[in-house]
Amino acid sequence: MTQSLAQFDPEIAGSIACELARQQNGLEMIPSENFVSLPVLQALGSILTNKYSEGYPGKRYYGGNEFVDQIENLARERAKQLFGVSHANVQPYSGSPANQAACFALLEPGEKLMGLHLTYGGHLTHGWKINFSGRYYQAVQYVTGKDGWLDYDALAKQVSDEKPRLLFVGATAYPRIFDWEKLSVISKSVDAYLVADISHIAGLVIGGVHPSPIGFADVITTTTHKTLRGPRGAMILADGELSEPMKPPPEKSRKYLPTMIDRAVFPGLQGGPHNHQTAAIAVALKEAAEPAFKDYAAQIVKNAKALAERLLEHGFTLVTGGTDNHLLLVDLTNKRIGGAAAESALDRAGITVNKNTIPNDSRKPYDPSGIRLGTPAITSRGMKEDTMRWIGDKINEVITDHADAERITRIREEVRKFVEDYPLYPTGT
Ligand code: DSN
Repeated sequence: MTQSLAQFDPEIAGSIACELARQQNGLEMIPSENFVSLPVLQALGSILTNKYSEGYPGKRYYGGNEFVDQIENLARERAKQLFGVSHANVQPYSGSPANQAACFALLEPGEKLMGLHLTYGGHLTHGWKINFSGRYYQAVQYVTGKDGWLDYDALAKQVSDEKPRLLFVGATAYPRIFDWEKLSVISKSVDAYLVADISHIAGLVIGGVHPSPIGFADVITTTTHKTLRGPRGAMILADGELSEPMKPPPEKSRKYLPTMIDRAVFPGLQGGPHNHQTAAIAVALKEAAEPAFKDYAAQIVKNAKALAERLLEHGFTLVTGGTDNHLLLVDLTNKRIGGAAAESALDRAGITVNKNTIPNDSRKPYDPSGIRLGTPAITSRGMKEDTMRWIGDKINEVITDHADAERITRIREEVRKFVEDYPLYPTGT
């Protein structure tokens, strides 16, 4: 118990050190990634991982949970205050389990749900055919228009025809704002539960640069590690009454959504919560409540818009023509390079992105026509609009000269030098 990681397991310690250097020496532009603070890292790497605490604060199936209860209560209270809801469950291990719990709480097996098609920017858990959501429920998928914009009239018609019990709204590759009021009217027209999956945009919602679904959606699910800049994890938020913890609610209805959600998470789907993760979520929520977080969220969007402008000047095609949030979906069709080759060339230049399908893509998901770019992580490093123009130039150079290995190596060196001005973590973190 006294040896350090480096002493006991130099292979793993070595790989972690290399990954730190990779993060430090490159430009991290995957829109769902971010860099957590040292306080968040410390909570996540703490002795809380040693403790079992199945149940909820005040009603556990294990002794010794006095301090874990304090931590989970703090995390729940901070989430409730920050988002303005009456109930928060902070135990889902990550986004997919959170969406699974939302389905488990709201639907009976075989009932109908609707969600945005994966290849149009949706998520696996919103009804994809081989995911639990497509196998245990009757899943209907909706798509964006060919221009990439969500077509609210078409969605209203499809919802009216299909009459789902649950409507998922949320995306992994949608560069525009969601109109929650319209979506609420659409879901209410057939008495469907509206589940807003704000995993990508939670930090923007808190920062006031994306409209909040609170008051419009019945249930809100979110991961905690994207724009919210916490550890990997998730939360489920809802308004309503919490009847006795873990016992069935007096009735299954909107009034008792908190009870339905808590029962779905535990004992419905999960065992012991990951207390180290809960503590790190609590710390991240404290950070997100600080005034500086609003500036951060606003800067993410300013940066995405500046990057979009520069890429458009270089002749890139952006799905929907630009962005209102933290991400850009680039259609590479006119650049004579596929998404996989672009991802690989950018990776070699120290710019980490991911290949992505575009609406109505003629290519396959493993080598689609697009790439997805995001600004949350580079904004956490303090980069501003002028930097985005420089990055846009480098992306253009890599895509144009992707077959020229020497050129890519030279750009790699330029990127390495460039990021030296934006230090990330102290060595040895
Ligand atoms: N993996 C997430 C993303 O990259 O958007 C979605 O789950």
